[in-house]
Formats: sequence, structure tokens, C-alpha cells
Amino acid sequence: MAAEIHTANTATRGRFITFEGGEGSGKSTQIRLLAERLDKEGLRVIVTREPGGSPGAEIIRHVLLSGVGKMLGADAETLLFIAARDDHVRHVIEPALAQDIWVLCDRFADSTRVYQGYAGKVDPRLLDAMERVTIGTLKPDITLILDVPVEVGMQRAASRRGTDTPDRFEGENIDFHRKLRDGYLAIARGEPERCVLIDATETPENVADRIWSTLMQRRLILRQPEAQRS
Ligand code: Z5A
Repeated sequence: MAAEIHTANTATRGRFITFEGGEGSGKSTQIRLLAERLDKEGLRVIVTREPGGSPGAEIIRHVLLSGVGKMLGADAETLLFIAARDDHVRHVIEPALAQDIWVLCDRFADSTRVYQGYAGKVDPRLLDAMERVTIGTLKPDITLILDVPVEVGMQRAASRRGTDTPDRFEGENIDFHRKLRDGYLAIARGEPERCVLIDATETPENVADRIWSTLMQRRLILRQPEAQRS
């Protein structure tokens, strides 16, 4: 998926919003709903994702999700995620923010912390060093961590997948997915100024409303979505 650009005139500063959460937590659904709402407000928005989001990073995504990265070992697999992020940040995220475009990103550095760190046991010092190299001082304005019980997320993902083969991470066992959830909860507790935990068990529309309210509380947006204004 190449980054998708919605355009409209605005003088508002671009914001960097990352969506995180375990499998099937509804990130892609919520990014789409938020992009639609921001678009209606006349804001310029890019929807992008990791791994991927730039042509080079999409090639690396294919390698990672096929499971080839896993065969190289945990540290080397992590380096592939970092290489993809480096390309994505330099070619998509930073140029968009420099043009005051809002960037909505499906997964970012917290995914590496959680999947490769908490659940995958890569040394946190190595993750710190890699983060410094790739993202430097770039920090999301807000990170929305969508939280659902592991069983709910896995069930949603399985229904969507149908008879397709699970990818590299979908194929991990339930203990791995529980560690992911614990990892996200720990990040949310540790960085409350950046991260907001969103209960994502309700309907997509209710979760979208909750996200909009959160952005209003954090003063990232200033009014109700167009659909709710009379
Ligand atoms: N990874 C990593 O290890 N390290 C890293 O640094 C990075 C990533 C950046 C990318 O997978 C994998 O890479 C990911 C982590 C790893 N592994 N996994 N698993 P991906 O991009 O292919 O997939 P994903 O990011 O995990 O997302 P997802 O599982 O595809 O789900 P989602 O985007 O969170 O959910 P969704 O597609 O919006 O919804 C899933 C289904 O649930 C779908 O049928 C929806 O219609 C339904 N849904 C959504 N919301 C609701 C609500 N509210 N109620 C009921 N049903 C809903």
C-alpha cells in the first residue's frame, strides 16, 4: 500500500498520530474513519502504515510478513523493521509533516518495542540505539493504543482472514499475543503524556467517537466532527 493522500486547503500544522495495538484491535478501521472525518474538516491527511508506507519499505514488508526475516534470527529481523522505518520516515513521514499534512500511521516504533522487545526478547539497549538512529527526535503528537482482549482480537483477525494462511505474526501462539497486550499496557502507563489507551471493544463508530473526543481533549482538534454539528 503506498501512502494515500487526501488533499484540501488548510493552514493547520500537520500532526503525527500513530495507532498501535494487537492483532485485530481495529487500527486500520479506525485510521480510515479518522481520515474521513479529518478530510471533511478540510485537513490534508496521509494514511500510511508500518512496516511499509514507502516503496522501499513495502518491499521489506513483504519479506518480513512472509517469515523470511524470522529465519535470520530476532536481531536481524528487527534490523529489517528498522530499515523499513528509516525509508518510511525519510521519504513519507517527514516530508508530509514539513508540508503541514497530518500523518496517520498504522503502527510505528512502539510496535518494535512490543513485538521485538516485550514479546520477542530483543535487548532493549539495542532497540534504543536503533530508535536513535532511525527516528531521532521525531515523536508522535499522540499514540492511540487500541485495546481489546486477546481472544477478541484473534477472533476478529481469524474471521477477516477466512481460509488464508496466517502471516508471520498471526501464526504466533496466544501467550505471545498476551505478552503483546501487556507490553502495550506498560507503554501506555509509562508514557501517559503521549499515549492514550482506547477501549476498542465497542462498535467501530463508538470507538471512532471516543478517538475524536480524545483528540479534542488533547487540543489536537477543536470541534465535533461535521456529522455531529447541527
Ligand atoms: N510488526 C512488528 O513486529 N514490529 C514492528 O516494528 C512493526 C510491525 C511496525 C504487520 O501486520 C505485522 O508486523 C504486525 C506486527 C508486526 N503483526 N501482526 N499480527 P499487518 O500490518 O498485516 O497487520 P496488523 O497491523 O496486525 O493489523 P491487523 O491485525 O490486520 O488488524 P487491525 O488493523 O488492528 O484491525 P482491522 O483490520 O481494522 O480489523 C480487523 C477485523 O475486525 C476486520 O474484519 C474489521 O472489520 C473488524 N473490526 C474492526 N473494528 C471492529 C469493531 N470495533 N468491532 C467489531 N469488529 C471490528
